[in-house]
Amino acid sequence: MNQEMNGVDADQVQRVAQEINGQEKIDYVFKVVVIGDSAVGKTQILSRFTKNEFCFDSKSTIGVEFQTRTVTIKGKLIKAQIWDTAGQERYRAVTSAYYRGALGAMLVYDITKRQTFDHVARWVEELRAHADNSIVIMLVGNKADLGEQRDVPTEDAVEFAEDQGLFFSETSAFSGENVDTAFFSVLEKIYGVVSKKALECGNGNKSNGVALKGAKIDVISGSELEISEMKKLSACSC
Ligand SMILES: Nc1nc2c(ncn2[C@@H]2O[C@H](COP(=O)(O)OP(=O)(O)OP(=O)(O)O)[C@@H](O)[C@H]2O)c(=O)[nH]1
Ligand SMILES: [Mg+2]
Repeated sequence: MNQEMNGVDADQVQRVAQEINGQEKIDYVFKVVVIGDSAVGKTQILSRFTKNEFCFDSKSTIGVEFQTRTVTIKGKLIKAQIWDTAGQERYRAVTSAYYRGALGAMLVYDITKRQTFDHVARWVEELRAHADNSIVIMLVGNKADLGEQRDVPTEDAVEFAEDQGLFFSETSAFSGENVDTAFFSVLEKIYGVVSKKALECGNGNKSNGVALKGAKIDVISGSELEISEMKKLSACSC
């Protein structure tokens, strides 16, 4: 059959058929970690992005867990595999092990708690020590809906982000403000990095932990096995 069928690309037809059969033809899997102090809203930001849900009574995360959302970026089907880590100090050694292979990081602080912003530099150091140096980092000031209790001026965060070469966004997991935009922005930037690496490699194999097009996408099942031993769900009682 011709490559073109009534103006429709054969690849597109195959993708539609796979979608009808409930199979997604994923082009890339991008691992993103969400880090930052306890209670800044990491779990709720993730929950807003992957399920459009928010819970006021969210329990502190124990260990690490992940959720996924599949999105289309520049015509590519991308599965974002987003790892939610525990912010509590006692889990630090466990969570930093999960930075490996991460292409992006959302570094979250609470705009109403100065201390959580003061700790951001430490989190950046941790990332630089444990993650790939091409990792895309987005500094996220969460709880923007609580503007009247603001303890971190936006300018302070912008200055820090510029200084450290980070992207920056203020979000509210509660209202949903900017949550999608922040994640999409990170995923688009990762796509830029991955496309560049793919061009440099000149083929579709895995390189430096980056899941390039054509690479076997076994990240999800492998990680699920691994995480099932580790994860204790921070169940929401809503
Ligand atoms: N008003 C408001 N509250 C929020 C927002 N995001 C999270 N919260 C609340 O902040 C508290 C902590 O949220 P979590 O998402 O559990 O915090 P976390 O960063 O995952 O904390 P750890 O799992 O301990 O690291 C919960 O009571 C949430 O309902 C937000 O955008 N606005
Ligand atoms: Mg949490």
